[in-house]
Amino acid sequence: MSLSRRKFLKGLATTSAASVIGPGLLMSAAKAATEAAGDQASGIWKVSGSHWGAFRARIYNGKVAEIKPLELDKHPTEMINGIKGIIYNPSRVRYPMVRLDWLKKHKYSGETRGNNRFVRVTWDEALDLFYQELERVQKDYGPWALHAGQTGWRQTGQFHSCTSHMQRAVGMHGNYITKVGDYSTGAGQTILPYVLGSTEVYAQGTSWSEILDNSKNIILWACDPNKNLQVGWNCETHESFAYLELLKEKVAEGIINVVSVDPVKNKTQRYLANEHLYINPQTDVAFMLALAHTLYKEDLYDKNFIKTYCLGFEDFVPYLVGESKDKIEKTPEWAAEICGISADKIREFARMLVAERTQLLFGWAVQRQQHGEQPYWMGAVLAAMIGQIGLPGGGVSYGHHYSSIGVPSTGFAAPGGFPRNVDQGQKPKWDNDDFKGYSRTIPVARWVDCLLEPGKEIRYNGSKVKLPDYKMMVVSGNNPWHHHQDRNRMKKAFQKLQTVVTIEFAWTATCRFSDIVLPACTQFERNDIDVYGSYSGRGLLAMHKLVDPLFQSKTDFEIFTELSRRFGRHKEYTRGMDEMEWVRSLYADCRNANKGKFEMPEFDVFWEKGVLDFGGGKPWVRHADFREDPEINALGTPSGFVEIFSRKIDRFGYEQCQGHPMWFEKSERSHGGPGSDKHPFWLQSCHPDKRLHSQMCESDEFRETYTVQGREPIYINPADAAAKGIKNGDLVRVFNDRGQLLAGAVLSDSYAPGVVRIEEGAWYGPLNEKVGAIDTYGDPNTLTQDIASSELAQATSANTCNVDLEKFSGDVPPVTSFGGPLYDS
Ligand SMILES: Nc1nc2c(c(=O)[nH]1)N[C@H]1C(S)=C(S)[C@@H](COP(=O)(O)OP(=O)(O)OC[C@H]3O[C@@H](n4cnc5c(=O)[nH]c(N)nc54)[C@H](O)[C@@H]3O)O[C@H]1N2
Ligand SMILES: Nc1nc2c(c(=O)[nH]1)N[C@H]1C(S)=C(S)[C@@H](COP(=O)(O)OP(=O)(O)OC[C@H]3O[C@@H](n4cnc5c(=O)[nH]c(N)nc54)[C@H](O)[C@@H]3O)O[C@H]1N2
Ligand SMILES: [Mo]
Repeated sequence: MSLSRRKFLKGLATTSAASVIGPGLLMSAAKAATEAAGDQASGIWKVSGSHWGAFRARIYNGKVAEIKPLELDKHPTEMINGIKGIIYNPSRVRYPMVRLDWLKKHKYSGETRGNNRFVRVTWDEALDLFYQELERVQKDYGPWALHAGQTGWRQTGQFHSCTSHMQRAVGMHGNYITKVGDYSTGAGQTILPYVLGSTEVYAQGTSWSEILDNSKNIILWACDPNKNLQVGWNCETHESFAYLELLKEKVAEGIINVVSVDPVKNKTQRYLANEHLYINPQTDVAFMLALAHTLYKEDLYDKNFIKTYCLGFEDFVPYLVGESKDKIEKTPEWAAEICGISADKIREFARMLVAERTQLLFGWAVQRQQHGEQPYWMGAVLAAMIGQIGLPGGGVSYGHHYSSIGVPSTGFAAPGGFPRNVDQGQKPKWDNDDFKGYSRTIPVARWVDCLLEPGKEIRYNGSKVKLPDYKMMVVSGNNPWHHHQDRNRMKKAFQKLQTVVTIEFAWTATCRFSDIVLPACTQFERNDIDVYGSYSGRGLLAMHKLVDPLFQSKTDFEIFTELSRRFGRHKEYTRGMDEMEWVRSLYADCRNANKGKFEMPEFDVFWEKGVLDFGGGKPWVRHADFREDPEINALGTPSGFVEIFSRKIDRFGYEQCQGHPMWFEKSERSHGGPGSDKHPFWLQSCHPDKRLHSQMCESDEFRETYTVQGREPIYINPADAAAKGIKNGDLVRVFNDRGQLLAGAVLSDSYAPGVVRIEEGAWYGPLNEKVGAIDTYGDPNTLTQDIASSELAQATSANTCNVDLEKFSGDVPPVTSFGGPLYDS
């Protein structure tokens, strides 16, 4: 054992410096840092961009001294203040690292994976090991034994998009298994093509101006744009916030009636000061069925719309009135018991929906639950019965909280990216397509099942998937030990893996559970080009390298050039171009594509200026063309109509997703639902207000602005807290049969009794690698369930989760999440 106890403790102390030292000392550290940063006038300013928006950074003495939003961004997010901390923090991956036991024992030693004990190696040693492992797996097993398919929120930049670099290089070596769908909208994107003919979730939506001019009612259904529009998939412009400001005025003047259907008074509701309709968690479908029942019984629904534009209403009505399936009539009285909204209120709400122009705006959390397909399908049915699909300010949207959907598209070409795949006509070094009967593509959230139940056949979206028995995993640009559910189940699964390679700049829990960790640099340490405005296509952004790569980190491009050199493919990988040649060529292609439509300047002019603004786009109404002519502009559904009943889904013969939307009880539900006697609280793990998932959690000073005793906050209703003897600022142990964590109590009336929130992305900090060890920081996925939405989408069900809590007593363990590995150097 080469690690002494002293060193181990030393490691722990640095990992939790922020929480141990306390704010006083941090303050003086911050002051010292400011002095080292010089004043406003010193240094040079550079333009760059990020998920959090475009900015100017002042570089002084070779360091980023200051960051301020670009003038074009009229509604910058506070998270701009966390960016500096992504570059400079104790959790940076500094050197290539290899897990001690894996290296010493050469038997993969899965049982100690996660103990965070690493040794430093040279770049050559690390890349040789990586390459040898790829060789061994392709030779001894085959492509089915390598999983390199997980993706996620890689930092922005069209060229450096890191997962593409990894997949292209690894793909030049051999084939591997990959995934379909995503954690964001797994259930929604699978069900909606059957119902409305496209994923809807990733489609441009009706322009905000059309909504503001025409809607009388806006229903924010599980939808929190003020929180979630702070970040974008590409560099975010924050243009939507101007419309939210106008909406706030219209709400105040009584011109538009906004209702938030949500178990929580969320950030948007507090901002708009609009009506809040509290609903019991996970019960939206029961509520919607009762709304539909009211519209049907009171003859208020749009028969003409149903007749002209929809299919299968008559197959759905028997279920609604209690003549088929469960034989229960979906009356408001029936629903009230489940959803906690009174029968009178349900009737009143139903009448309101049809009285005037009503826009339904759904968020995504409501489909990130068991049977998550149903609320979206039922939402479409409700919209069809209201009959306003395709009208300005009417109908249904599933994306207005995301990446500025609803800001009109300019329609100009955007720069492309680095190719994810091997070039056409090229074969991988190991040209082997034999997956031994295993599926080559697996539903994204089922990758842990593969390890625990290899060879199992599952049903998925009309087909069968045989879970591959993979042995090796390569991770880049995503953080599985944040994004997946049920940490203790993951621990068991990871013991079975032979080799895990992670390419990262932050020492996340995924690094802790890896064997080889390669230090990438951040986006702030490389040059790139980005789309400015993911859906609006507002323009182009130059991402100037701010500082040189820190420590021994390299760009992903360099890392994979060096990997592919090991099997003689580096020239094909790079196409003989370096970083700036790639950036220039992506710009040149984009410039060509826009010729005659928009004259883009020479590259150097653009690069110097930092931003190219295409201006605004034209307002637009989703599904207006379909409404105008449903024959010519048919939807992409099998029939071309809105499918209230889907013959295709019906024929799949699934239990948990049948021919029309239905109410299904959940495996866990609070407020009297299953499991609530033992674990009475519903844990929602919403997207963080001050992070992008796990990104920026490492930003120490910024994290200190929201942590409680150095831990992630848990938001609790004051009455619930009082009943448990918990006060604001207390440490709380949150637990269920799957796991336990420590979090810091924040009492708030915005949370209803029985509802608690811990935001996703909190860095997992297990006390040790053992199954069941307490999480010292507060990652909600320590507690969530790893079950599929249904046989249709096989999507994550993170929001189907009950927990209990108590005031923590006993010795307080230090936070182990931050500060990197424990190592001998
Ligand atoms: N309980 C619960 N779990 C959830 C959710 C939930 O609502 N509740 N939401 C789910 C959703 S919708 C999503 S999208 C996922 C998000 O899951 P992920 O996309 O996995 O989350 P991120 O934290 O963004 O992880 C990105 C990682 O890539 C690294 N990275 C970024 N840029 C680069 C780069 O250029 N090079 C390299 N090498 N690495 C880079 C970052 O440091 C970070 O660790 O989480 C899912 N998990
Ligand atoms: N600041 C910030 N913004 C982000 C992200 C981030 O990490 N940080 N991530 C981005 C990504 S990848 C995604 S996928 C989107 C996620 O977008 P969403 O999934 O829509 O966001 P959430 O914040 O999880 O939840 C939105 C609302 O749903 C409510 N809700 C949850 N369960 C239920 C329910 O059963 N019924 C009802 N009626 N309401 C419910 C919550 O209380 C919350 O107010 O956000 C994007 N935007
Ligand atoms: Mo997402």
